[in-house]
Amino acid sequence: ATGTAALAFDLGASSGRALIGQLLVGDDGATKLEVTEIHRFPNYAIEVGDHLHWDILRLLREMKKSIRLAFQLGYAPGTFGIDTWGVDFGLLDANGELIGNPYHYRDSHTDGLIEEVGALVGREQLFEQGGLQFMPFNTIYQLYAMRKAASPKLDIAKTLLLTPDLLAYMLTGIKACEFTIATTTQLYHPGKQQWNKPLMDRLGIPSHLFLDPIQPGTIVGPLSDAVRKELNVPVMQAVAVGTHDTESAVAAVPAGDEPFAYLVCGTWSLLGTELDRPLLTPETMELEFSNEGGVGGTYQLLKNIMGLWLLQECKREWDEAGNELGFGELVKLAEAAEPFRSLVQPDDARFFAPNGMADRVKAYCAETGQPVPRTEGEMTRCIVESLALRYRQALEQAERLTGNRFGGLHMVGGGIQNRLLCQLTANAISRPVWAGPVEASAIGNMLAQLIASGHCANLREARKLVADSFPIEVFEPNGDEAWKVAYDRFTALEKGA
Ligand code: ADP
Ligand code: LRH
Repeated sequence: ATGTAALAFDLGASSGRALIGQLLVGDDGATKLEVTEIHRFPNYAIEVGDHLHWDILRLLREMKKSIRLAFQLGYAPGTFGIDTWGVDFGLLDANGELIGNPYHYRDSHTDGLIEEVGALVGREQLFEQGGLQFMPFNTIYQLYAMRKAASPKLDIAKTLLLTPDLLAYMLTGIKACEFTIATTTQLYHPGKQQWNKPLMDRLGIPSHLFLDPIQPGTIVGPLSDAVRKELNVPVMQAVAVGTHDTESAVAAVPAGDEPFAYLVCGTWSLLGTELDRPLLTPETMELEFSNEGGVGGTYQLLKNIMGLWLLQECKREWDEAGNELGFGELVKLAEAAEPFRSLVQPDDARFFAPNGMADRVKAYCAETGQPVPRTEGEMTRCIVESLALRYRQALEQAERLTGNRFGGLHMVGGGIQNRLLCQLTANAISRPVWAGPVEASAIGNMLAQLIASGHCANLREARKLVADSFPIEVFEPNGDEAWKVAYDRFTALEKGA
């Protein structure tokens, strides 16, 4: 065994985790990546006054704890990388201090701004220049909301750091802007490959806040002396990985050279395909796909689907009411529940905000003349089947946009622990699902570190390492006819709801 180790922080909307990756050479001479989770902690939104925030310092604390733990457990990572959810950011003042607590992307201050900014700038122009699906939380709308609220924070800010860059800065003292996360702002121009300063000027967003992006795989610099002393650990280098979790996850999809489709399945479901350049056509805009900058010079053409958020929120409510059921138990109940009883369009805007999710799903079903889910099992079944049908729709749209036909779907991320979801997705798309790895974002994060430290040549080789190191579970489709009928019901819903 060799001692090459990398520490990955993967912060999702529902939990953060620290994992160690080690390159090990087996007896057969083949190199494998062995991954060990060393720490996991909850992540959540906190309401303060009228706003929803992240608990950013708590996350920093858990990350520091993870670093200490890594060395206490006997690992010696030479590098670390951070990936997080997209779009959110912190502002630094002239002294380099964080101004206020970062907003959570589900804060309601961006309500109605897609329409307002669209009317001001033009939807087509916005899409051509930003490449993204119009999501209320895109950084552009968050900053515009602050401008509209005459937030003094914007006036004193000197630097904007997106969440992974902010956390890296808190650990290293070095300010950087990583490319993949920069492309989640809708303020980065993928065609020109630079920040869209004219658009910022137009919206009153200060353009001096933005640093020039660096590519994933770039070494940012060492842990600061202060943090190193506090934790009593040796020097470690921060690497700018694919700091957007989705992009790190895609980097860890064990695909070969052929075009492939993937579904990154966590709080959100991101379904898409890898391209070597953005596809900024009117049809891409109409079908509501994004072009996000990826690892290794790629662009990811993907659709942001509301995802397991619906189930997470229902579960949270049930937990809070004292009815604590694990995801595993919910899946069992759903397996036993009647199929196709009720379906929802998961991307209906009413499901975006937190709180009261079960009631919102019930109201949707009632309004569309369907039976209302009565039990946890029925509710879970409704959500899982609806997601599977939505995935079919998005997969076919990705095919329409690219002219490719995909033989199956790679599924990665925490959501694939829901085996019912994997099976129903295979049924819905009438093609196999190849599930794994679960910890794709953390693994992709490590891969970028291995590329930066010279242990891996490129993305292609990195993906081969994933395929050699982690088992893939295959779900073959079954029950075609019933799924076709359900799909027609599902697509008709959109018009009715
Ligand atoms: P994120 O990174 O967005 O926080 P994850 O990739 O960790 O999300 O995925 C979290 C989701 O995975 C949960 O919402 C839940 O639906 C699903 N999940 C987690 N554990 C299990 C499990 N044991 N069985 C079934 N589903 C699970
Ligand atoms: C998934 C994700 C997604 C973003 C959303 C804010 O974790 O990064 O790609 O759009 O969070």
